[in-house]
Amino acid sequence: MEFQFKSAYLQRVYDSVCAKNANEPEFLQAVKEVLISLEPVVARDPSIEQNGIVERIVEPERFVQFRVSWVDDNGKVQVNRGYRVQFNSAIGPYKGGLRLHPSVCASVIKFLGFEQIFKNSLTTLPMGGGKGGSDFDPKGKSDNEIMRFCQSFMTELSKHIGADTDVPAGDIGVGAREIGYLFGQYKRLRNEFTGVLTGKGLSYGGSLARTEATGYGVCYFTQEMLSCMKQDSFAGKTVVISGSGNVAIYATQKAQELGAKVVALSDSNGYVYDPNGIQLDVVKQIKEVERARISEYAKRVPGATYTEGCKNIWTVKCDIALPCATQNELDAEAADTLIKNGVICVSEGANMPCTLEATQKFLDAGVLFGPAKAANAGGVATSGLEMSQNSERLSWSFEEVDAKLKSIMINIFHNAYDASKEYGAEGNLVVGANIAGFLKVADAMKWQGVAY
Ligand code: NDP
Ligand code: 2IT
Repeated sequence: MEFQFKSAYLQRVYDSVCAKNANEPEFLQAVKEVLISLEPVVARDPSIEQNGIVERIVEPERFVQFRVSWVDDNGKVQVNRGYRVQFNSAIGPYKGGLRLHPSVCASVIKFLGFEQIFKNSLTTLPMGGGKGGSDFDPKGKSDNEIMRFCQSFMTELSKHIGADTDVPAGDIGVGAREIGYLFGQYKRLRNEFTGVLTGKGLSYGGSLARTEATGYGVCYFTQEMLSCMKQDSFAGKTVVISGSGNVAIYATQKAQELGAKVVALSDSNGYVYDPNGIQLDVVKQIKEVERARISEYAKRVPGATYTEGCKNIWTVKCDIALPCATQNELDAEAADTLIKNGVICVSEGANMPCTLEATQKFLDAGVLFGPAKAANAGGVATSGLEMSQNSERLSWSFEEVDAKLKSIMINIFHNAYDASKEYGAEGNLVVGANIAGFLKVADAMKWQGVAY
């Protein structure tokens, strides 16, 4: 409410969102960023206000919250809270991941679902915006506990989703193992083998390159941004990547393939620094096979060190920073440190990892900035390609999917860049991505009318 918009219309909508969602700081943060970007759009096109597009787009079409009860290995009943937000279906069935993390709450699910609307639009594929998850903590749980939780979660979720209605996928805490259990339960309940989830295993309808897609996509996007805006590339650069999950691992792999040296990775406990360049096979063994902590890396690789506390990863000097862990992990202080240390480019692999203040500092300092909605859209884009393959009951080769992913990421960069130029903020890809994503959804909403 403290923020002053130029447009009275945007001010009204923002004030109302603040009043209605006062206890949801992440959601308000995501809305504020998009609405600021829309100033030149509403100034140019009165039909946005006439059709009530902005007040509609900030309100989820549907929000489901449910009880998930399951029995742990000691026979004790446990209860968690499940969510699915079906935010916007103007351009396609709801699409977006499921997050399992103790920090999951309505605010987190709504910020992610809201961002997903614009991200999915940027992919150019027909997908609306959705998100879901639970405050269930997968850490320390046995495979059987994970399975029972996923089955109970799907027992309720199955009532709300479908291949042409809403197609969930993975996010933090949800990978191939969880998607398998979720898919198995959906099929059991509905007696249907459909593409109702993406990120599936390759033996039952998954797409090649979906596992790699988000991390690879971040690097394809960043490479194009470096090339077009700075005549530069990953080659020879020092890179710091936060997180050590799905996105971080495959961003590391592609950055290394493109000639960069990745020197640090983290998890929620701390970070490892390896001046010789991260050995990814060791990380994969620790994270994908053993599901252990990143501190293990320093015990196994000579010359590597471990530092407690994940935020300090941004004190490691680098040319390129790729935050790939979680929201608000990179604040103004971290941005100041990165800028002081000479960072030239920041791309968001995670969703909303930079605070609004940190983002503004990068933009003001002339650091190339790839916003999440654009930079990490490769995961959901490849989910869209998985849906296409499921619909035609065919599967494409790794090379074919990867080539499509690459061309989608390059196209997203250019669409965001062109929109930033057309709307008077050349090179500001936050503004460009928000506008480019918004325009398609707004147009679809206008044509589909409002029910009286
Ligand atoms: P994973 O669960 O595979 O990995 C998450 C990583 O982030 C882990 O290293 C985890 O550490 C760390 N992390 C999670 N929560 C926190 C926290 N509160 N503080 C510090 N570190 C944390 O998830 P993904 O790699 O799939 O997702 C990472 C980010 O990328 C998320 O923001 C997600 O929304 C986004 N994203 C993911 C996509 C995908 O296809 N998977 C697509 C687009 C975006 P620890 O093990 O200690 O919890
Ligand atoms: O944030 C994201 O875009 C994802 N977690 C991927 C969603 C998807 O449907 O593949």
